[in-house]
Amino acid sequence: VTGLEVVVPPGELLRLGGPLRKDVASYDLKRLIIGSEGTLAIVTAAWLRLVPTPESSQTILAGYPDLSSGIEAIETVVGSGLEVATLEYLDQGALAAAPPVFLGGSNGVARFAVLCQADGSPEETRALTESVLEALTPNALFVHTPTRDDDVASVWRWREGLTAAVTAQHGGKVSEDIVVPFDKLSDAIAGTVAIGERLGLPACSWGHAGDGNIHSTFLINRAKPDQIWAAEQAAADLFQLALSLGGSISGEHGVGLVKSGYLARQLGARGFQLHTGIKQLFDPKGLLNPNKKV
Ligand code: LAC
Ligand code: ZN
Repeated sequence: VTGLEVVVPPGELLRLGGPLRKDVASYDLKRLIIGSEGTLAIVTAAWLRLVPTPESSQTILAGYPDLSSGIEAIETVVGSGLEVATLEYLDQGALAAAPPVFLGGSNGVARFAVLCQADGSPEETRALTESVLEALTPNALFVHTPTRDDDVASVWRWREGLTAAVTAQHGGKVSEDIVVPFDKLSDAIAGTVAIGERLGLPACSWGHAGDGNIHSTFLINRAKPDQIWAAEQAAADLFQLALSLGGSISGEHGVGLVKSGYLARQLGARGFQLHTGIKQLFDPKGLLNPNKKV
C-alpha cells in the first residue's frame, strides 16, 4: 500500500501517501491506518504497488514423522536464505483432521507436513525448487511435487479446506492467530497442544511457518458450556504463551472485540496509553467500530 484516501471524523477527506517513492516528512499515518480495523478512519481509496504474477511456480508438500524433524526442515529452508513464496505447516492434529488422501497410500504415518511454493522465472523456479528439495528431503517420509495443474489445485484446495475440516471434528473450535519469533515456532506449536491437554481439549495448529504465525486451535462442542469455558481459558493461556515467547496475540486476523482485553498486556501501560490516545485523537466520539481493538 503506497497511499490511502481516508475519511476521518467528523468528516474530512485526507490523502496519506500516494505516488511518491520516498517520503519521511510526517509521522507514518498511512501505516497507522493499515491494520487499525476500522477504528481510526474509513478508507475510501488505496494506491497499491502491483507485483507481477510470477511466470512459473512449483508447489512442494512434504511429510515428516514428528514435529522436530519438520521444524528442522523449515529452519533449513529459512536458514539457507531460500526465498520461497509460501512456507506453511500442519501439525499432527491438523493432519489427522485433513489427511492428504489425494496422495494415496503411505501419507497416513506423517505427523507434520510442510507446504511450500517456489516461484519466479522458469529458470529461477527450477533452481529454487532444487535447493528447497535439498533442505526438505533428508527427514521426509514423502515429498510431493505436483506438476499437472489439477494436481497443484488439489493441494491448495486441501489447504483452503483445512479450517472447515478441523471444525468438523467436534462441530466447533476456538482458533487463534498468535505470532512468535521464527526460532520459537516449535515452542508455540508444542505449547498449543500442551495447553489443550491441560484443559482437556483436543488441540492442533497449522499456519504460516515462514512468518512464525500459527493458528492454534482448540476443538469444542459448542453445546457444552464447560468446553466453551475451557476454550476461553485456553485462549488466555495461549496469549500468555505468545507474549512470553516474545510474540504477539495476532499475526493477521486482528484484535476485534474478542482479544481487545489482551492488547494492554502486550503493549504495557505506556504503550497502551499511547494507543488509546491515538484513538481519542482520531475519533473523540468513539463512532468508528466502537470497543474494537482498544
Ligand atoms: C488460514 C486462515 C485461517 O491461514 O488465516 O487458514
Ligand atoms: Zn492464516
